[in-house]
Amino acid sequence: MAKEMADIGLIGLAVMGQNLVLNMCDHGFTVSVFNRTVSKVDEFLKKEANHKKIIGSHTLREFISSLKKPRKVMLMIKAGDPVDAFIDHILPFLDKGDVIIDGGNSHFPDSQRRYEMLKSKGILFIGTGISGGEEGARHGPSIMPGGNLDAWPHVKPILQSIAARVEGEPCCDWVGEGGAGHYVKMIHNGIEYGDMQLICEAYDLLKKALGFTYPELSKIFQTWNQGELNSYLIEITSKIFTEIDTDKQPLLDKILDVAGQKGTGKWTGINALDMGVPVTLIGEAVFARCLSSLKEERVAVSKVFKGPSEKCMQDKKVFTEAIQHALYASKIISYAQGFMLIRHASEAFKWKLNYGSIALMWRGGCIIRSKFLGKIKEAFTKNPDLKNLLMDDFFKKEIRRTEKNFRLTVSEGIKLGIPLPCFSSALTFFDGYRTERLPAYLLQAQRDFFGAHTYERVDKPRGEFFHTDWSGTGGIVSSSSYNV
Ligand code: NBP
Repeated sequence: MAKEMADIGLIGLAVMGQNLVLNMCDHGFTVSVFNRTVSKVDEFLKKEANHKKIIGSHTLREFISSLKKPRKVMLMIKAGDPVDAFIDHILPFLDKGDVIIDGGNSHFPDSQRRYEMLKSKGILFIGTGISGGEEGARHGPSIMPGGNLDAWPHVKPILQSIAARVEGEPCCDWVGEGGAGHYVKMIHNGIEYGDMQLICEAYDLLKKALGFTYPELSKIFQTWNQGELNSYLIEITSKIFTEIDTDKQPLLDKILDVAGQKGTGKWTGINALDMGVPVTLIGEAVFARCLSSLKEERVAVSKVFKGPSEKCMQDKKVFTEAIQHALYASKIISYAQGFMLIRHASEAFKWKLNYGSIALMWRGGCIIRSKFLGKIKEAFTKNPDLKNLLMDDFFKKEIRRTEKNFRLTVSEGIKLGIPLPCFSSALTFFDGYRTERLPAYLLQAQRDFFGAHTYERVDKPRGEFFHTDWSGTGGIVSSSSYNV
C-alpha cells in the first residue's frame, strides 16, 4: 500500500502548533509534524493516538519527504532568530514552488525580509498572523495571511477551513504582499492593548467612583455584553469578576497590579511614530502597562500625594450609562486610529489592503472579536476609500449620541484623580481631529524664531515657506524644511 502523504507539515509542537494540527485533522487534512526537541513528536503522537491523520517524523528529511508537492511547511515556533534558523535548516530540502508559512508572532519587517529572500530562491513565503490563543487554534482562529500571492491558492483551502467563521464567512482572507499579514496582526494586537486598557479604566471608575461590588460589576458587564459593546473581552471580564480564590475571597484582589507585555503593542506604537500617524490611544495603553510596572515607585509616591478628596456625586444609574458611552466612544476612536495607521501603511508599502476584509477577519476567532467589527466592515463595504471611520454615517451618529457622556466621564474621572490614560487620550484626539485651526501656528512661529525652520502662511499657497527675523538680530537664512 502506498504511503500516505501529508497535505501540510507543521513544525513546532507547543500549545499553538498542537492545537492547529488537531484543527486541521478535524477538517480532513493529513498533517505531518516535527519539533526541534524530537521527543515532543512522540509525546504528541502518543497523546493523540486516535488521530490517524497525523504523521510524526524524527528527522527533517523524513518530515519533508512525507509532504505532498508543492510542499507546504508551517512554522509555529518562537518568533525571531529561531524562524530564520529553521528556514535555513529546511531550505536545502525544498524545491522551487514549495511554500513556507510562518504562523508565529513575527515582526512584519522580518516577514518582508524573509519573503524577499525566499522569493529570490523560488520559494513561496507566507507570513500569517494567527489570533485566538489556544482555544482559537483548536476550534477556529482568526488568520491574517500575507506574503507571496502565488502561495495563496495552495494554502487557502486549509487556512480558510480551519479559521473561525462568522455568518458563514471565514475569518481568514488574503491580506497583501510581503509583510502585510504580520503587519495587520501587529495592529490587531495593538488594538487589543487599547481595548483591554479601556475596559480597565471603565472598571476602575465603576469601582472607585460608584463603589460597585464584584457581583454587581459582573452583572453590569453582562448587560453591556448584550448591546453595542458585545465582545469577547467584555464577556471574559464579566466572568473574571466572579472568580473566587481558595480562601473564598475574590481572586482579582490577590493579583498584583503589574501588567506584562510581549512587545506587539510597542511595535504598533513605534510604527505609528515612524509613519507619523497619531495612534495615541494604543501608545497610552502601552505606557499604562509600563507605568504599572513601576510598582515600588508608585507605592512610595502614593504616600506623598493623596489626590483629591472629593467624592463622586453622580447618580449611580446615570453615571454607569455615561461610563458605558465613554467606553464605546473611546473604542470607536481607537479603531478609527488603528485603521488610519493601516491606511497609511497600505499606501506607504503599496499593499492595497482591503479594510473591510480586515475587519471581517477580526470579527471572529480572535481576542478583539466583537459585534462592533461588523459595523466597521459595513462602513468600508459602503465606501472602500473611507478616509476615517469617524466620517462614516453610522459612527458619526454614534459619536454624537455618546459625546456628552464621554466628556462627563472623563471630566469626572479627572476631578476624582482616577487615571484614565486611554479615555482621555481618545477624547483629546477627537477634539484635536475635529479642530479646524490648532495652535500649531504658534508652534511654527516658535520653531522659526529659534531655528529659522520657516513656516507656511494661510494667505499663500501650500508649499511656499517663509522666514521672519523675529528678534531683529537673526539673519535671513532659513533652515532646510522637512517633515519627519
Ligand atoms: P512558543 O512561542 O512557546 O514556542 C515554542 C516552540 O518554539 C517549540 O516548538 C520550541 O521547540 C520552538 N523553538 C524555540 Br522556543 N526555540 C527554537 C529554536 N531556536 N529553533 C527551533 N524551534 C524553537 O510556542 P507557542 O505559544 O505555541 O507559540 C508559537 C508561535 O505562535 C509564537 O511565535 C507565538 O508568539 C505565536 N502565537 C502564540 C499565541 C499563544 O496564545 N500562545 C497566540 C498567537 C500566536 P522546543 O520544543 O524544542 O523547545
